[in-house]
Amino acid sequence: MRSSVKLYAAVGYVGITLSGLAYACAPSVKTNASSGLLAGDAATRTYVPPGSYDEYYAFLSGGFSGQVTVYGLPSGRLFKQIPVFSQFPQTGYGYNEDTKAMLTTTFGQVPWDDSHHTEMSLTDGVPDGRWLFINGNNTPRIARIDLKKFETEEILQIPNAAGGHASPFATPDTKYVVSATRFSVPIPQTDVPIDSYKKNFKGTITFVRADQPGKMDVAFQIMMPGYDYDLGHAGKGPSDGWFFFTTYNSEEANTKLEVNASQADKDYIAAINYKQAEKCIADGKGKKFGGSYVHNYMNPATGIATSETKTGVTMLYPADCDGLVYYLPTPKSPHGVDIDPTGEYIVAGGKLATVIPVHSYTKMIKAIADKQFEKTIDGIPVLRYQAVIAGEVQKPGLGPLHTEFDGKGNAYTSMFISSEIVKWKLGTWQVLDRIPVYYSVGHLMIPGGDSKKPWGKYLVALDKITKDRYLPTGPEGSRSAQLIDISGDKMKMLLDFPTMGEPHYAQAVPASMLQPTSLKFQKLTDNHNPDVTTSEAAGGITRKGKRVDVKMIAIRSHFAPDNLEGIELGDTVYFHVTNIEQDWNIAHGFAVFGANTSGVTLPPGETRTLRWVPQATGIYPFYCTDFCSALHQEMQGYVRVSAPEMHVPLSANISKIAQTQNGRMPAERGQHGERGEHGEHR
Ligand SMILES: [Cu+2]
Repeated sequence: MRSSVKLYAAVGYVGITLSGLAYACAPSVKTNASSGLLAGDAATRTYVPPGSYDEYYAFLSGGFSGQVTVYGLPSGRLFKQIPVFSQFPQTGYGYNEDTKAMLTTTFGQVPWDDSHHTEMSLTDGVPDGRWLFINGNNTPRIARIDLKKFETEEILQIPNAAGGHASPFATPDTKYVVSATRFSVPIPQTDVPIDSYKKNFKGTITFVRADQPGKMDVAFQIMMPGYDYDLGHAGKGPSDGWFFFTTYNSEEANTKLEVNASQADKDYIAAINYKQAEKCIADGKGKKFGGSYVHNYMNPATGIATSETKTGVTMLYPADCDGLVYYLPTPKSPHGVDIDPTGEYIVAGGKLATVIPVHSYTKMIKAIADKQFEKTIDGIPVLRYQAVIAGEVQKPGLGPLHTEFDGKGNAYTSMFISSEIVKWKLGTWQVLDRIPVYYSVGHLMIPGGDSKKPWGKYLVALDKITKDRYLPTGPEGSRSAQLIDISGDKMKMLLDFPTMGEPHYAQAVPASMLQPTSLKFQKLTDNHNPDVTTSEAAGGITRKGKRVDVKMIAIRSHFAPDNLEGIELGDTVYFHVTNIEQDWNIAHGFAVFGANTSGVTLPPGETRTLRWVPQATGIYPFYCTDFCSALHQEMQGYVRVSAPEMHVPLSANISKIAQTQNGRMPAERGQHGERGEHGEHR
């Protein structure tokens, strides 16, 4: 077991050999002994018997996979990957004609990002299960996932920013989600020497209107000093109307930040009064500012994404809007900023700090009224540390990063360097318990633990560097999360489960919030895709110049039409395939031989379009890629590609067998019907 005591002695090395320290404190023995829990108890607590459901849905960011992954808790079972910023061959997301536009930016198609923080939509400060937001850190974007379908429905690019790290944290009513610059750059972008950083580089904080599906948009931006903005959280309760962001590199260094951005004793938490921002804009104090960005929206009625490029934002300068921004001095290179469920305490995690500083919202308001300012930076008053600090948690461990709350007056902080979760009491700042985690922990998550009403039963530790927890898989091992029971006085380690990418933040809600409303299938009558085919008779093939459109249906266990002729070399073919099944979970797939894109997955009742440019004459099979019935293997057809001079007439044949089937075969009906009913009756 790791010894935190030994680590305190190593504090002198902090900032020089962070990763070295992390490695130095690797445990050598893997048992449950350290958690005081017998392995059998943990197995019982996390075992979800076959046919039973998990208590919680957990949504983990997929890090550099650009996706979100969905797990069950307490089992740790992986249910789904939701593609967001990355093309996903499993479903065709970002490849097929319907979803390609979701990945459009002002830089063109950007079919990847580094997805960081998941954020659930909120009603009155409590997660409500409508949507999940996640940010793209590399090409700043915010995505909205619809949690009825578990699909990405909307992506908004953030202009005048380079790197969107402090994102997409939501206000208690989800009116806004935010995005703050990780990397300051010249705004607007311009070609200047990099060592003119202090003169030319700026940061922005963006408030995005987020409560109207399909209409996410930049509401306003705030021009900030050229620091790195790291994380954020909205106030709640009494502090509703405020937003808090951590900064590092208040030194405004532009080289070797590892050393040069760690000079100052304190950096800042930026406290932003966004109600004041709204007032200043209403009073005409916002300035018109340039900046192009793209809004992508997947229309749920058509299942087709569109992109719109927008130009110009409203920019607020703190010097023009009194009371908009204050800086709270915070030691030392703070990372996380977390607001407790009462909305009074603003907890910072300092990567290099030796204490956990906690600011008081009440004291902050008083300090502002009393003008307890130590200086002003670009029109932003800096409040005196002693005037705003509520308390410091002493000797919490090393490298406090993030804090979540159980709703019973306790806080839980992840310690990156000393590799542990530390439980402490709000108000007394007393450390109550600590539990080692494996290996270096980053974010942690309690379901609802960043909200007004946490479900304080479990805690998930999201490990940054995992080693030796699973069977080796070559030079890069599996990432991991750990599930910890926080229902009693002492924390208990229950489970390890592997994760995708490097997971950053996560969100979780009780299964009962999402399970009853989870969409079973798209009703064909609600499918307003212009290329929908609702019956076998309605399918067909048409030509317009060199473009050929094929409308097809998929149903167990055939496509109709299933033989296509008259396609010529030089044509571009669009296969519009509709899965006309009206049963839960009866998906089909479609792929054609030699296509240089992914296949498509066809959820029941939906239409997907695959673009195909044949490269040579001949016969090309297509088939169903998603195992759908006993006769799935027979679910196939052919495309004939001819030389133009052959003048083969355009035709789309429906085989005689398919014509007589009139939908699904009786034998298969039973098989799949049971599957659907099983789920529906539970
Ligand atoms: Cu099939």
